[in-house]
Amino acid sequence: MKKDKVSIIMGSQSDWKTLQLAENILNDFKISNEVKIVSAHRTPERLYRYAKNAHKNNIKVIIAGAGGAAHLPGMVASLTKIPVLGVPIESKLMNGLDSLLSIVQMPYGIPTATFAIGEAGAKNAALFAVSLFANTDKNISKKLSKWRDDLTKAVSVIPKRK
Ligand code: RP5
Repeated sequence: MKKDKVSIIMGSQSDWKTLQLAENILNDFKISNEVKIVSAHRTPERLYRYAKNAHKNNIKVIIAGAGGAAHLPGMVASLTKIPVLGVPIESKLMNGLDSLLSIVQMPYGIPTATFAIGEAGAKNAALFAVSLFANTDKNISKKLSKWRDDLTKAVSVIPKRK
C-alpha cells in the first residue's frame, strides 16, 4: 500500500531556501514527502498535470510556497480538493507583503490556508501538516506532543545575558 504523503511545491528554485525548512520538519517526523518546482506562470501545464494527478499520487496535504504575484497555492487549490497550505515567500521588493496578500485574498469557494511570510510560515505549514497527520496516527501524535513539550521547556524564564 502506498504511503500518504505531503507534497511541497514552490514557484521557483529561489523559494527552496525557505521551503527546505518545511521539508526538514516533515523528515524529523518521518512523514513521507516530495518536493517539486511548479510555477503558475512559467510552467502552467506542469501545474495542471501536477494538481490533476495529486489525489491518485496519495498526496493528502499540499504545502505551496510562492512569492510576488503568488498565484501557485490558489491555482492548485482550484484544481484539487486536497488541502493547500500557502506559504508567502519573502520577496525582494515588498518583503513578502505582496506574496501574503496574493495568497490570502482568495475568492469565496476556493480556500487556501495562509501562513506567515517566510521561514516561520514554512515551518508552521509543515507543523500544521504534522497536526493533520496526528489526527489519525498515534505515533505522530505522540511525537508532536513531545515536540511541543520540548519547545516549552526551551523557553527560559530569565533572558540569557550574552
Ligand atoms: C514566484 O516568483 C516564485 O515563487 C518566486 O518567489 C518569485 C521570484 O522567482 P525567481 O525570479 O526568483 O525565479 O513565481
